[in-house]
Amino acid sequence: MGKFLINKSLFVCFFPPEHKVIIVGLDNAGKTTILYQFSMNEVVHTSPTIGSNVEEIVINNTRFLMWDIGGQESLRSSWNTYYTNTEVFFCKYNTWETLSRYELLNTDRERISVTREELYKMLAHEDLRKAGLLIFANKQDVKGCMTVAEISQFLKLTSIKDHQWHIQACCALTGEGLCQGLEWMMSRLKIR
Ligand SMILES: Nc1nc2c(ncn2[C@@H]2O[C@H](COP(=O)(O)OP(=O)(O)OP(=O)(O)O)[C@@H](O)[C@H]2O)c(=O)[nH]1
Ligand SMILES: [Mg+2]
Repeated sequence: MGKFLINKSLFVCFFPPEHKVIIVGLDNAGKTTILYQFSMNEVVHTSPTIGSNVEEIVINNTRFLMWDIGGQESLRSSWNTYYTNTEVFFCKYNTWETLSRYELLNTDRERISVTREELYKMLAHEDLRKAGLLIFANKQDVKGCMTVAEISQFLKLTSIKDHQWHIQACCALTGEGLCQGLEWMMSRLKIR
């Protein structure tokens, strides 16, 4: 038994457990920017993602495989092919965040509704039944962006009872708020 435990801890040391995380959200939300902030700690020049990017990140001897999935309309129907064994997913909503409140109320209602529809479609998917939801309210540096409270209200987050969720304000360009999001994810997965 003792021998088994030693071997097991050695095994975990060399092959730490891996958690799959997917980053989804509408195009231009900043998903790729945040992926590379996590993996390289720097801002990279991005172009719209066609398909996906994947990076492995190791924190506290735990490996995370992070999939960043392109958010353009034509790609959204394939998001569900990434859902299997996903433990946490990030949604990043930016469209209305980059608009002033006036514009939000007047010009982009349709796209805003799409983002909410996409969120609830994901939450209902069988493969994400046990997954946690971390919402990054990105682009908080943009003047007139929506607050976390406004986004929560719009997305009706308090009505989500069957998934653990957390919303985190962030700016992917400076990295502000990203660590706090990760901390929530790690506490959810009970990683210290
Ligand atoms: N001002 C500001 N710009 C940001 C922030 N995060 C990302 N951007 C910019 O937003 C644009 C889109 O970022 P991407 O990371 O490519 O967006 P994406 O969500 O991966 O988009 P798709 O791949 O098309 O789904 C880029 O010009 C980024 O530099 C942020 O926090 N603040
Ligand atoms: Mg991208």
